[in-house]
This record gives sequence, structure tokens and C-alpha cells, in this order.
Amino acid sequence: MSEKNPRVLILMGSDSDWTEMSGARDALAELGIACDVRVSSAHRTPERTHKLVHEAPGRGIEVIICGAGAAAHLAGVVAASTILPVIGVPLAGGSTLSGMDALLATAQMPGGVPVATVAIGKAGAKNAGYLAARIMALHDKELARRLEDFVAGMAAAVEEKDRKLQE
Ligand code: RP5
Repeated sequence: MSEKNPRVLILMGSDSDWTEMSGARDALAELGIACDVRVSSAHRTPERTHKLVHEAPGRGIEVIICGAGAAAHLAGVVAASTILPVIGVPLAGGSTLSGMDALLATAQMPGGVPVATVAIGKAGAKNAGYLAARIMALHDKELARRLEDFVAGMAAAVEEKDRKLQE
């Protein structure tokens, strides 16, 4: 699922992760950011994962989002192989521990190898997309304006809900 001129690489440990991870792509699309979505596992395809990560800067990728469940080492392995910002999404699917295992595996990185870890599951995936946008907006004024509009739109939606409640 590759869009033209992607700025964000979304990696998932398995295609079974897409139900939870699609929110990251949706958030990026909402802000007009192209992404490349790939299935690659830290455990089952370590060489393929390293290749995708090493090729990323040359392809114009600015941020990498990784989603994995259970023994979720994908984000950590990716962060160990690049200096691009890496956002980790712990996933609940495929886990008997509701994603707590993935949360700890993603967040508990050793000093010097950061993974920006978001919430478990769909909410985390959406926020991974918005966080990637905020990182890129630091050097992209047009994107920063779109983010300001998005935030203003959210505030307006809350006010509208309250207005309707008062009717
Ligand atoms: C993890 O194991 C994947 O990210 C997925 O969340 C989980 C189960 O993978 P499948 O067995 O569905 O391929 O590595």
C-alpha cells in the first residue's frame, strides 16, 4: 500500500495488525501526508526489516511508525537501525494480555534508543499519525497550518456538541 512520494513509513509485524493500524494511515491522509505501509516483522523477517529501514531516508521518509503486538520488538529494532524518529504503537490483537505485553515491550527501551510510544490499539495508531505530522510540521509551514486547522476543527466540534446538548 504505497502512495506516491511517501514521507512516513508505516511498518506492521503482521497483516493482522491492519485493523488497529489503519488509523495511522487515516490520520496522515486527513493532513495530506503520503505514506508507505509495509508488513515486516522484527522476528520473522529481520533482514527485510533492516533493508526497509536503511532505504527509508533515501526515499524521503521522515518518520517511521511501527505497530506490533505481543512481543512487540519491531519499533525497538527499527529505532536501533536509524536516526529517524520512530513512533511505536503497541497492539492488542493476537495477545492474551490485551496489549499490556506490547506496551511494555515497545516503551521500555534502553537510554539512547528512543521510541515515542503511544496508547495501545486504534487510539494509539491515530495519535501516531498525528504525532508524525507534528514532528514534520516543525520544518513544514504549510503542514503546520493544516494542523492548526485540524485542532481548531476539533474544538469547534466539541462546542457544537455542547450547543446541541443545551437545546
Ligand atoms: C506480532 O504478532 C504481530 O505484530 C502481530 O500483532 C502478532 C500476531 O501475528 P500473526 O500471527 O497474526 O501474523 O509480531
